[in-house]
Amino acid sequence: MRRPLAAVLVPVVAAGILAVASAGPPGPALAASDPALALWYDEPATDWETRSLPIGNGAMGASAFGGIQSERLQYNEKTLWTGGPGDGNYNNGNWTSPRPTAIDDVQALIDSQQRVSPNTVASRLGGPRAGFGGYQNFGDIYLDMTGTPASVANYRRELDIAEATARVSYDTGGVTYRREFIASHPRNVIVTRLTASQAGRVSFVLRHVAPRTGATTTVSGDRITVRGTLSNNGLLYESQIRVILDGGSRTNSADRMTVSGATSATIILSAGTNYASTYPAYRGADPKPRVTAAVDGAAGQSWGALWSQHVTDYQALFNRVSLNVGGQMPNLPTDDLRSAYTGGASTADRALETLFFQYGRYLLISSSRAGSLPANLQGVWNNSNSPPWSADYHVNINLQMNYWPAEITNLAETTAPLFDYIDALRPPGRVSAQNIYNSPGWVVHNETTPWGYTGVHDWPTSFWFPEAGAWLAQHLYDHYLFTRDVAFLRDRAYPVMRELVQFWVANLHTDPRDNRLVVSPSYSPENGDFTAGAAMSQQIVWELLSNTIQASSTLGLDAGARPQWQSTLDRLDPGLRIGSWGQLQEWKGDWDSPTDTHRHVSHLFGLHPGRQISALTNANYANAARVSLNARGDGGTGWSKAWKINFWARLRDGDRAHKLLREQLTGSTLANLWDTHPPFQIDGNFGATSGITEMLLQSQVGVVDVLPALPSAWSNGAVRGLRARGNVTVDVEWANRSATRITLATGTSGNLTVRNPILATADVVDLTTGQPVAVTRNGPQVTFAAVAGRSYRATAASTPTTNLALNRPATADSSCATTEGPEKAVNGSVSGGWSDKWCSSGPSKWWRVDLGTATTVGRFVVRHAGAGGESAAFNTRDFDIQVSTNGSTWTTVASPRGNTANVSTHPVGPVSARYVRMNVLTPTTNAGELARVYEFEVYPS
Ligand code: FUC
Repeated sequence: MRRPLAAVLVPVVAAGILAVASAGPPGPALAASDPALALWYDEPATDWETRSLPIGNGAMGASAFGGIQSERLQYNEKTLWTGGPGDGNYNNGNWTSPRPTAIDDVQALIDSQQRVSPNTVASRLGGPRAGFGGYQNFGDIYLDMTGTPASVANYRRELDIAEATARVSYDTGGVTYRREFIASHPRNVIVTRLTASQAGRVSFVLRHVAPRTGATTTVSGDRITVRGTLSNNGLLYESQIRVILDGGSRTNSADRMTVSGATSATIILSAGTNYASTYPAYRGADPKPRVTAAVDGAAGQSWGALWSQHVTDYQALFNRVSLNVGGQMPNLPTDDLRSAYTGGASTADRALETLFFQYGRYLLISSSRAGSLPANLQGVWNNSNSPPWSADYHVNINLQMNYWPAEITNLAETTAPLFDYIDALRPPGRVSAQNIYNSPGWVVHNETTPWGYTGVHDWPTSFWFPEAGAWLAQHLYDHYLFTRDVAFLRDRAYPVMRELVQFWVANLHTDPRDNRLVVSPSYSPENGDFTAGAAMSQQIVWELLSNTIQASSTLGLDAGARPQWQSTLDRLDPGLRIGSWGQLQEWKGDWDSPTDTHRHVSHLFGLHPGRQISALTNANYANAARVSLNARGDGGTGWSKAWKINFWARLRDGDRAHKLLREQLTGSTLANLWDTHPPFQIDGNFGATSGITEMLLQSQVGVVDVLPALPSAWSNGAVRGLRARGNVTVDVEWANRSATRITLATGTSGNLTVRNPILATADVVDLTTGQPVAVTRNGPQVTFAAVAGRSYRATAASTPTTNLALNRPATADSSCATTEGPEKAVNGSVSGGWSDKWCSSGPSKWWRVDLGTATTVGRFVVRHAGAGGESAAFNTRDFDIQVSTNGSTWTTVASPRGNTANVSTHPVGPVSARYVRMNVLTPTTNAGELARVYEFEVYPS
């Protein structure tokens, strides 16, 4: 259970400020605020990619290594990019000389030959990849710890994702040392806090290492300034570090600061560049005033104030969703937890799955906040000046995948940088549309940069993907569907969509095979030949036209243009064809190979993230998608596996979706739980978080579909705070794979259709009135008129009645005379039970039952002597109910005190338990007799 923030702040802030000032023995070992929401390790990181722990505030990111003798904090700022204006004759990837017939020629070639090789098309339509650039490492801060030995005791390094705080602690020389790291979004700083359990023990040398020549480092007072321009493009950059000490002394030299004998140190970092997202120059103001204001503003605050402001800001987003799938976090370092993972069977496995789900949300909040660029291929974290794929914005799936969890996991605010970025692509995208297609509208191709690289390059299998803009626009329309924010639809989404429709209306090609409108040249990402009308091309354009027509009618705009858009949609080849082996065709021709295991499964766009293919509305296409997906197999790179979790969830196959999650955790996840393509690529983290959510809730076809793909590994659980289209927030509890309670909070009035088997009979109760609302039932679906601001609840007709303890092996403390055996308490009868008599002295007495396997438990019922017809004076009093997964470590989950009713019920958790124990502390009021339990029952909920 997560503690409420108010309860967290007081002791932790107090510890930060006060406890360090008094000398004393080493403090207690570091412990995360919620062990279920922490990654931790018992050794420092030696490798950035696989082991460092990321923090971020959207614009900036950092990775802490936790070295004992030397801490390394590698940091980034999203706009530090080479390429673009200033890099040679940059021209956004556009053609440098006119090719007036080039596209028509390629279309004619495809019309006559059907399939044309990527090399041929690239030679005609491609161009050099000039000035593309790449995301850069900003720098490293090293803290060389004076006098620290190479090995220390009680070392622990953790990333607490409940509080978005990384920590390191260890003991040496009778002192406990602590480091904490946060990336504050409200203050745009990264803060490192060093403390020790004895006053005056914080001593270190701070040095900044710039990963490039030409940076000037100035040390003045408590400030280090690093400033320079990138030699590649002249981009001006600056970072500043201020070191605020409590006691001790500071000595400056040319490039470092030496701190001796401080009681605490707070190191504040901010960074920026003169990048601006405006075409064509992409330059704005000198970053110095902003960086100075950020570090000085933060330096004026206490660590406690900075930390609590940061945690409040973070938790306002993070705490909206909780998930429980019957996990119980063992006391195991996260790398060992991951390598011990066997696929969901154990409570530890399910604890890792839950952590992985929430880690995706943590990473999105940390790498995508308003006011900066969107999360790139590595989020915001990058230790290299030539990162894989430039750590760019690939828009043939990867950038989109980054944002799949945003709406559904209740983090809609994280889309702000994506939407700003889409807006920024339009001015250069218009120029590319003119330059390459001689067309209105705007376009962007396969991958792009902060510099509006909307044209092409010449890598044959990845240079051509003009559908990218329409795919990005799906996120804008979805934002409206999830929020019902009509002003957003009118002012932000619709103008972008409308301009993309103009592009496609001008560029669709009439297919001589059947007179339908197709995309040509069309290329199914990064697979096969160029053709006309590949499935993904058609499905994306179908989605754009359908959404734009809907939006124009919602807004009452463009009524004059709508008939033309509608007739274009009517003539559009929808990209849905079932081929000779029952597969959904990837191309308009039936060319799919049943042995093709390519990582892209582009032809299933309509299944996910699209909505054209649905197990609910067109089972024939869903079946064909299943055939294709089975042929593709469960392998692939990290993001590919993540996509497949989403696909199988949409096919309503929870066990197969869960199998893909297992593939991802075992085959594509690093020790720090970053996804690996390989190498590290963050889209797989985001895709997996999305996929887990899609197993629990879907809404893409106008139905709030509750628990559509629950795997058998998650037979008991609860989720709170997921979002469905229609401005609905959904909480669900379930037991034995069946929903027990569904709660829907609606933000917008209107008809709401909800689906789950319990809705075939259950009432839908308006929680404001306490009365059932009128519903129209259609099998497992109900439709009712929801009112904005109200909540509605359906409860399963009966909660499960299986007593999980019935006739299971039971044992008891045997140090006192036992008149009736422990098994009597689980024999299903209250005539007689376990009793532990004539033992008035001595410590507590226990009784326990073995449920046989780790089981999710939600309620205990104890039938006491009174329930068996005896005097209530024999009722057991003052006992703890404890659970355990291993029979040796016990967690108390209920502590009834005082006299107990004849039948006492104790709802808990839900918690995971294999063993359940009663620990009786006090004799019954019938002196001398410790305990009598006539029946002890265990229920899932
Ligand atoms: C797409 C994928 C690659 C890689 C790259 C960044 O083009 O095909 O596998 O993920 O993006």
